[in-house]
Amino acid sequence: MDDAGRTKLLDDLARAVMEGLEGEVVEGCRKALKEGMEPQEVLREGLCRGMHRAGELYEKHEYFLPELLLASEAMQAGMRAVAPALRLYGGAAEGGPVVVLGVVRGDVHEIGKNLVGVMLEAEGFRVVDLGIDVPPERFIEELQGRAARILALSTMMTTTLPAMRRTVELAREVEPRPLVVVGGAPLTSALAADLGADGYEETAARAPALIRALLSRSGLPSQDAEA
Ligand code: B12
Repeated sequence: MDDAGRTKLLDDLARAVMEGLEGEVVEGCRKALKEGMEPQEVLREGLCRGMHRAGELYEKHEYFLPELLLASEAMQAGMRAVAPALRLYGGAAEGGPVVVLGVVRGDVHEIGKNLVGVMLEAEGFRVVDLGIDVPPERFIEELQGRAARILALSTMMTTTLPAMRRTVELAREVEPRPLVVVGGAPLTSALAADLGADGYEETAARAPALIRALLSRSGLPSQDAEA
């Protein structure tokens, strides 16, 4: 397929996400992968671009919650179609560091968190996904139960930043202290530092490199013993 064909495929994919056409999205993802396109590119230039446009329309009051929900469901169906191809890049995750991941209490926005999970698994991390609206104590329970060394928190709302702060505070009391990384639209690196987190990145794609850098700086091994 030539460049024009690839661009059209990605444009169609973005439009199908924006319009919430789940079947078309899944079909488009399969086609793009079959044509040899990289899964990261399909995610970034197809799915994320479409979701981003849906978000813009919502903010301009041209879309309302039902349209947004349809777009996000189409986006997530696309992510499920692309995820196996991404995992092939990462290889087997046995022995990879365990990351406890979730969206903080009060927040149900799961797309960014799911993308972080997909990217981490693609890079050989073992992800324990606690889902959305997760109370601080639940994160701590899971960190201790699994002796996990990394906690990754997501939120897309400003109103849930206090819940993120509380979760980070509790995590800092766990022994041995886990590394805490945070992300999501309302955050900046300054705010993340103020919350007490060890690291912040703007995009899910950068989460694996961020965690690897923190692990090597902390002197912890980049592989866990079999959990
Ligand atoms: C889709 C969406 C929804 C969907 C969510 C569907 C789902 N299953 O997740 C639905 C329709 C359910 C929804 C509901 C609501 N929403 Co909403 N929603 C959005 C929207 C349009 C997009 C968010 C999204 O998922 N984007 C896609 C992701 C992939 O994009 P991204 O931001 O680039 O994500 C990257 C980073 O954030 C990063 N990242 C994320 N987490 C992490 C973690 C780590 C560790 C790292 C490293 C990186 C990282 O990686 C991602 C990928 O690169 C945003 C507006 C916007 N433009 O952002 C509003 C928005 C977040 N929602 C908003 C609101 C207010 C609500 C509601 C309260 C609306 C209502 N009146 O009921 C409810 C929330 C209920 C609740 N308690 O949570 C506000 C939040 C305002 C605020 N400042 O707090 C926003 C900003 C819209 C607005 N401007 O008003 N919403």
